[in-house]
Amino acid sequence: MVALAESMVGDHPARPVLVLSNDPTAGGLEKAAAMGIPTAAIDHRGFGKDRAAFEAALQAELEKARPDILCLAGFMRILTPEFIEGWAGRMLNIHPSLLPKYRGLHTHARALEAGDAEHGCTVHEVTAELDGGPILGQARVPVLPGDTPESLAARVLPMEHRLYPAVLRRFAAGDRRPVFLP
Ligand code: NHR
Repeated sequence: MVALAESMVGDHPARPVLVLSNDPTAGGLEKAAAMGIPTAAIDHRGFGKDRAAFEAALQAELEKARPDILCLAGFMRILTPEFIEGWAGRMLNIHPSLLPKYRGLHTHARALEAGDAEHGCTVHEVTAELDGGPILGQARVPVLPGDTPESLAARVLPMEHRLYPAVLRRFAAGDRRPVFLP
């Protein structure tokens, strides 16, 4: 999130209008506020199993801020097709695997268990199909002998910080061709 916010300066076609979290204690909220970006938090735990009510509260914040593009970054609540429909073609996510490999959770451990020689991250359009939307960019890293899920995650993270801003810049300019790094 910070990498995206820091990238949106100068000739960048977008500016950050809201940082919205489902966790009121998320460290990113303070970081965004320090950068002068409006923030809001909707705690999903207050809504129990009622995803529609949680999403209605998210939607209310989004309608106030009127973003053109939504970027999920570490957002860990599955969104319903009804919510996604209203933002179709305008919502991105970064996922820590080389999609279509390893949709869902625990991606670094799964890449290690499979004995993969390379791993990485993918920016994709968010559709109702979990981690299944069109690929907008990918960055690869090697898997090294002795890697743990933690060491592998630490190698992928700096690539996430490079890839997501590169994809957003292109996407915000209306170009949906995928970006491949390195
Ligand atoms: N929603 C839809 N409909 N489609 C996608 O592609 C989505 C999405 C919501 C989030 C991010 C994704 C990731 O990058 C994302 C993509 C959370 C879960 C999950 O299982 C799965 C994938 C992603 C994010 N969430 C559990 C839930 O019940 C909670 C898990 C937890 O809190 O640890 O929502 O990885």
